Amino acid sequence: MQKKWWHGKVAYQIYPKSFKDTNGDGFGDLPGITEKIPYLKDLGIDLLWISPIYKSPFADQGYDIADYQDIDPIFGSMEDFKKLKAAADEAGIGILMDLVVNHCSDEHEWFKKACEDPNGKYGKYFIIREGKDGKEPNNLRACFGGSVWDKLPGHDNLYYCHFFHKKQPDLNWFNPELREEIYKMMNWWLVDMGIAGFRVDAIMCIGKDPSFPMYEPDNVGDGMCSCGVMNAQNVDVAVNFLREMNSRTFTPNDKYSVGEVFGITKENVKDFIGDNGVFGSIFDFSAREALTKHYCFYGFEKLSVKQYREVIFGAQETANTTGFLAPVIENHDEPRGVTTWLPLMWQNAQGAKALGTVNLTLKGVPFVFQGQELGMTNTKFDNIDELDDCQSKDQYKNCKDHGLSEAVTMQVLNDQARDHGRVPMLWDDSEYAGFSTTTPWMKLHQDRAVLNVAAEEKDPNSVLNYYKTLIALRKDPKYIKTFTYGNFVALEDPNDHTIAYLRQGHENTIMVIANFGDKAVTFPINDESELLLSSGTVKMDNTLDKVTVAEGSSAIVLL
Ligand code: TEU
Ligand code: CA
Repeated sequence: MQKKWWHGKVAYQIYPKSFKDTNGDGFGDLPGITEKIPYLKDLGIDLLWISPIYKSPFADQGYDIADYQDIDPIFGSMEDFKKLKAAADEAGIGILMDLVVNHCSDEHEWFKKACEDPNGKYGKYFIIREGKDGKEPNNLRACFGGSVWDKLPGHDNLYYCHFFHKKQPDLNWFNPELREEIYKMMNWWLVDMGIAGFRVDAIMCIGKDPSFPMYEPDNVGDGMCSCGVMNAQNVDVAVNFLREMNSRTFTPNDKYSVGEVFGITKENVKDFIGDNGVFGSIFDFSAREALTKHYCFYGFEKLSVKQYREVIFGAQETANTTGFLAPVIENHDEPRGVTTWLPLMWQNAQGAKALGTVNLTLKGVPFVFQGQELGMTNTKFDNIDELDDCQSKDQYKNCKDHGLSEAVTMQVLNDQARDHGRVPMLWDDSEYAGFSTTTPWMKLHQDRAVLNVAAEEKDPNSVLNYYKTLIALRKDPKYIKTFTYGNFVALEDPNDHTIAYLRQGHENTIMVIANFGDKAVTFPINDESELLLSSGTVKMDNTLDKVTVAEGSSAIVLL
């Protein structure tokens, strides 16, 4: 595998609306991120993915872009972006912007012109079809509910396609002129603005079948079929476009990319990562895919630790010698990892440290989501009005349509809502958690009195200080090659609740053990083995050649 500058880096994701507010409007902004660059540097972060900050009507919280080359005033100005970039450069942190090009906003000038002249240049930037017998062109369901088709404003029998919200019209990737516009915009950010790369949003959705056939309705019972089925059947179409994108943008400029892709298999992984891959890395969504097998949130079934271990090990083995995953436990689209992936008894600071040990030592470019380093768990939402996300509103309706009570519906949303990744970052125990000087746009976490940066910086045993030590270990010159390139080798799970593996490098072998069970486990070591880092209770017994990892504990051992 060719060596790349991003190998060995540790990344962090910021959801800008909820990171730090500096002008007292209750929304996070760019000067707030700039102010916190020293915090990120101290944490040991090398790459910083910022969710969309472009001009947007915020129908899907910024993932509906009205101008790809301008900053939305709620975040600040392009000047503020340049100041942030300068501060990040100074700190040695590369900025990754969010590339959202499966769709734009219906308030983008391209779409406005398409509505004026559906057969003109800009009409061809979108997917516009005539209705069939007065109905939608086909029966695909959008990710946020309803048909993927809505009437083109001003045209009674013309429909436009949107795989997400109706205010997010899909772009027509089959049009080379549109693709050229996208590459030009990308290179402006990559070369002229000098960002380190992009996180590439929802990109499997560009794999479409332009004939838009009818599909076999799925098990939701509304006569529709998830639009993801079309994408799963047209992965090669997406890969073709992405090869062109990569050759025009990332590769010639030696820039990093991390793809938000689903449906990776042993057969197609080499198209996405590695020497011939279209991306520098792809997020490991194996656990997310195992959880979200159903369109409706109420159909999700929590994974056991055994199942969680199986899917993330499967992903590691799929990618192992080909290329780099980006291991994650959570992001802005998901509930918190500690709550979602761990048994109730470890949904706390101790479990957060052990789960962080796994996230940061699997093979790949690890991403930490804002607040994860504090041991963030799910926020307690009492009613639907405390939730903002368009997907949450759709899923609330799904639960009610399915006959679920308000109490059960709110439990389902408390378990699955994307809003958990959008609550304000917790900086201290002041009234608005040091996030703002006014009531924030989203509810503050119920444990913010102790779950905050200021409190945890003072506590040597905090999750935050554990993450700092863990990231420093991962980047320690003695071990960075093993953590970066060392082969992943799964170890047996002695109690159906332990995630244990080796990272086998040329210079050394490191064993990682995370025990999410209710009793201790032991693993063999040798008389020179050294405990590099542990969380909870771990006992090395070199004379008896064994390490004992207590329940809720983790160990990183140099064998
Ligand atoms: O998400 C793409 C995607 O697949 C989502 O439908 C995701 O599976 C779902 O939100 C999980 O419940 C990206 C962005 O991360 C998301 O925030 C946007 O809403 C979406 O694309 C549209 O841009
Ligand atoms: Ca603000």
